[in-house]
Amino acid sequence: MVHKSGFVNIIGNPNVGKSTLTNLFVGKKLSIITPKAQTTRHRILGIVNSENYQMVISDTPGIIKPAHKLHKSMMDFVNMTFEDSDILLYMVEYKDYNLKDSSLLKKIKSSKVPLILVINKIDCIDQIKLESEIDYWKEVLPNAEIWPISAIENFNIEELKNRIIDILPIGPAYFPKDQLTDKPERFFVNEIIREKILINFKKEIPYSVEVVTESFEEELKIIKIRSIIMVERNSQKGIIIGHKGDAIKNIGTQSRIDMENFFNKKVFLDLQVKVNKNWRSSDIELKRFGYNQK
Ligand SMILES: Nc1nc2c(ncn2[C@@H]2O[C@H](COP(=O)(O)OP(=O)(O)OP(=O)(O)O)[C@@H](O)[C@H]2O)c(=O)[nH]1
Ligand SMILES: [Mg+2]
Repeated sequence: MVHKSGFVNIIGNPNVGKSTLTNLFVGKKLSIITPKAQTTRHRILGIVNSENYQMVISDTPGIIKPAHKLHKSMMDFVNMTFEDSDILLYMVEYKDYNLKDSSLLKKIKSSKVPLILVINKIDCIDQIKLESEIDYWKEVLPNAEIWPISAIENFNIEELKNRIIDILPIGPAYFPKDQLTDKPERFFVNEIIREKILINFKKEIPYSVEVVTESFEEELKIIKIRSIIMVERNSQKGIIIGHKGDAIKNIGTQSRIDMENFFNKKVFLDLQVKVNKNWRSSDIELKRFGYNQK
């Protein structure tokens, strides 16, 4: 029996739907999704296993011009994908012609591995617009296979997945066949809480927040979790807590429901807020939070 295996790395501008597609391929909500840009901050591997293949999907942060050390580390995750791709999947949406870091287009163009240009969100455009998009991309990336999809409407997803499996290189599995991701349980706890903060707060609050899970104790019938929401300033702490603690209570309830679905178990969640001044620019703190791994 021939066995296929490889890294399928998804890159693109912020908010194009990279995480939505990753979750569809994996069949579980590994990556958080919100309408805000810069939702994903890490490189998250989703491992799709079958008897004769293992497809490792890598979701990455959207491409941006770094404004501080956190951004720089996020872009390091994107750059790593150029080193270990077996298939490179560049995702765009309608009229998404310029990468936020234009130097990366050169790297994409000179990709040594099969390149797939995915045009997502085609539910938002008509056939004529789609055809002009396809013509544009054929011209810019003559080496790419072009795949229009709608992640939200599940259009062309199974077909794209089958095509990727078709062109995966022959080789042994990289990970044990029962493994779903490279990230530990606490990572998903942090991300679920961060998703609720992205959804419930405006402006700079979500971007100033990091979540750290200090304890994760799994018992027979319940998981007891204690997590800290880090903010950069005192005023932000007040906003997260809210009037009489209403806001943080709300975040806690929404997060707990998602965690119970994710872990398939009852969850007790203790949430606290702490100020950690300028963590986004501190090498030590970033390292502690799982960034700057190079
Ligand atoms: N209309 C439409 N919206 C979509 C589609 N796919 C994703 N979205 C929406 O686009 C937004 C961004 O989706 P994400 O999957 O978080 O995008 P991302 O590329 O991972 O974003 P970052 O992590 O911030 O770079 C969300 O509101 C999704 O619901 C689609 O096919 N059609
Ligand atoms: Mg994302």
